[in-house]
Amino acid sequence: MSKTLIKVEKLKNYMDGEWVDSSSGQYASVTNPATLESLVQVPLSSEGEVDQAVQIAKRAQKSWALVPAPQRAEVLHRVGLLMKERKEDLSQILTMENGKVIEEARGEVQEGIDMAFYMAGEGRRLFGQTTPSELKDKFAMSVRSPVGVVGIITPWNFPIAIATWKSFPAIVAGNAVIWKPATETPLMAYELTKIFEEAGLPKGVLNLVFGSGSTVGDAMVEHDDIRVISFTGSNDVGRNVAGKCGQKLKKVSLEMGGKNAITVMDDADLSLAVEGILWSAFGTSGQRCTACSRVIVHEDIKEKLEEQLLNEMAKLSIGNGLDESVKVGPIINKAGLEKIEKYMEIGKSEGAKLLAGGYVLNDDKHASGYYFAPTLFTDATPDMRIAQEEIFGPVVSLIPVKSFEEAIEVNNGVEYGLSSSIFTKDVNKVFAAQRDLDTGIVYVNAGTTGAEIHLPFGGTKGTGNGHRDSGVAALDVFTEWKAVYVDYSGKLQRAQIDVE
Ligand code: UN1
Repeated sequence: MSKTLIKVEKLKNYMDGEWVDSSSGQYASVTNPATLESLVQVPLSSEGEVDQAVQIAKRAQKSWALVPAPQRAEVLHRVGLLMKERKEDLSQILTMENGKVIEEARGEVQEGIDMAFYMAGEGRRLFGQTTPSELKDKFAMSVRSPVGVVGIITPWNFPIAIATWKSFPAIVAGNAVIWKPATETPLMAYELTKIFEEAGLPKGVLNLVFGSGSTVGDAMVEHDDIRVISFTGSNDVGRNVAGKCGQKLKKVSLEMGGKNAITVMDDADLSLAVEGILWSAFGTSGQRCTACSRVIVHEDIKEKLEEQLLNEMAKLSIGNGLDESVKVGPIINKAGLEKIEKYMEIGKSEGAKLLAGGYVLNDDKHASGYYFAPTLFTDATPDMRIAQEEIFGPVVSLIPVKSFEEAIEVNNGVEYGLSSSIFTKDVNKVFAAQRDLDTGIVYVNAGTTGAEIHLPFGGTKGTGNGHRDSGVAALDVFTEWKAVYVDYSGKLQRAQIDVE
């Protein structure tokens, strides 16, 4: 279809404003999960290339930090304009490399555009604080200063949005960036870097190093001159990254899994809840950290909800996301597909009832891609593995409960804490829920997905380590607070002593 949009055969790294072949000479093939056709070759760079990028970034960062923040912001503004101009092409390329349906791809690119204009605005704020000093004729303030060279490691499931959540605040705050994108989705990294180049980002401020997590990612985490790592990805890798950064006293921001639930109370607008479940559970085939994978339902409406869900699920068309009528795209790769399949056996053996789906699609229309049928389990109990572990596929488990209090307890009874949602018309439950749902993001009468970029994104417990992506909170990851005292008394004044 739009294969002509991809103008390169072999990708190159981007260092010091130049596109350079990786010195490793090793490549991996990137395939479209909807068709299995090969799209491009991505270099698997070596550790030495990370060090090379860091040396470049260190030099570039010194002058970039001296550019006034409103001017740094102008680059982001131009990035936003270029992304807007190319939104449709970017969305199609995104659908080809990641598989998500085109409507979702457009939404993701739009997130990046919104982030560009939002962070461009932050360049005119980057607010600090003034604070009264304890002493006379002394001025005290806290200012944000850049950290230096920062490393960002981004996932395949939101290859452009998450890259903007991390790189834009880092750049506007005056840092230089080393970026390792996921090898499954390097084209978004290539396109965004080209846009930065065209927007006039000075050489060396952004350096792109393609490669594996175990080589490039590890070298970034281990490098003493990368002072911050911002990582989104799997739980296992994240914990490993956290451990290594901890040893090095390196700031690390982690955003990992979710086991997000939608609670449907007995007074909910059922059609609305069904729409919310479908969009959040199947919109990206469940391959997002905020995907809904549990539905906690009041027992009085359980059967009605099941019936409506099954009716609507039967209408979902599954296929190549470039086709506008398709609502559920493929799974990213074979390993992803096999992991989902494994959970089917687990769910059944645990005693959950399979109401729909549960299998890999192998018919003529789907045999040439990685497709899994949207799946609904019911009568799951909170402790089952299908109700506890992140499956990262189009699989939802219904858990019946007797009360609002029980719903909250079940929602919170998992290791993760990213997003949650409740459908109810009772205003008292709305306010109690926003207080009691133990997740970083709470929705009322909406699905668990669709976070807006000017609010903090991240979660509690096993989802992360307390930092937030996007929103103004992202600046806390990429800046150091510096306390500045200006004494204009002309005397050596000492704090913390009694002053007459
Ligand atoms: C993710 O899955 O890591 O709120 C990102 C959402 C999107 C971003 C998800 N705006 O679902």
